[in-house]
Amino acid sequence: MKGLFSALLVPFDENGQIIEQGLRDVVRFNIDVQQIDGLYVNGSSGENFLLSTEQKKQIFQIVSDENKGKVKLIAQVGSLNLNEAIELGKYATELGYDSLSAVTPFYYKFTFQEIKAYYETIIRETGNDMIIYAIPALTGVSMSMAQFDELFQNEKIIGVKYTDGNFFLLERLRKQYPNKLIYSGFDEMLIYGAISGVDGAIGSTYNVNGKQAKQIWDLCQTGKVAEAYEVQHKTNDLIEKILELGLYQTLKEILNVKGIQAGTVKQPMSSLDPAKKDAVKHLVEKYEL
Ligand code: NGF
Repeated sequence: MKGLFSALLVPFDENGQIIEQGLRDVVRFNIDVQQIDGLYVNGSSGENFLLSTEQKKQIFQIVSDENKGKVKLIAQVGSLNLNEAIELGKYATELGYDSLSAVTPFYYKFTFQEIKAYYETIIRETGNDMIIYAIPALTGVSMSMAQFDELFQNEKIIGVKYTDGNFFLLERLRKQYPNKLIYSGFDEMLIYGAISGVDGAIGSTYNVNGKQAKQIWDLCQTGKVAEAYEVQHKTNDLIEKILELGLYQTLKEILNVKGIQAGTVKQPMSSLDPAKKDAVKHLVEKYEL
């Protein structure tokens, strides 16, 4: 379960339907070309929170079928509807997903005890392992060290996808829990996660730039931090442009340029402005994606 995981992009058509062949091709591209170690399915990058339960299941099924056991699979099943999270968790577990993950419940101001009970319920009902998905910038849920301590007492909570810039907390977690899996969530901060001793990273840009991310990762593992920094600088030039043009729209357009039918984003997100297509093509050439 260590290494780099792509937070899988999902191709949608103009009506918000999943493009099955496109999704299969994105999976293959991640495995065969980007050579990632695993896939994080139905996360933010999969536009999960815009999908119906049936669509989420369809994605879990197609990805598992196309993967054919090649790389590790993590199923993000978190939902404000706990019944849905359980249903998805059971489904992904039956399909053989290596672990579940669930975003901290958001929108309502849940107490920590409610958040803890949410995780315990999904674990109890599915029997699978759980990776907490902590992304305070989007959920508004920032957990303290004491709260992580409480959650990590549960053996089935095997780790955290840590999409946060709080490196003090990351260092505390790493020191206290050498045996829990910590995945760095922000691609533009991969180097900091890697030198902090995380077990891996999960990110959206690895769908198109996994090979460079792997270089950063490998250089850090062998202590070549200055060299890793050079690659991170180049990577961040690219990420900066992607964020300017529109994150998921641009990542999908990069795949489209590469000949993969990555479709568009699901409404209410808006499709890439056609005037930006040339800029995306330029990125593919400049960064040799
Ligand atoms: O897309 C976001 C939203 N974060 C991802 C990742 O942490 C979560 C990150 O890769 C994710 O992709 C998922 O759950 O599917 C960023 O896209 C990247 O660092 C660019 O900012 O914050």
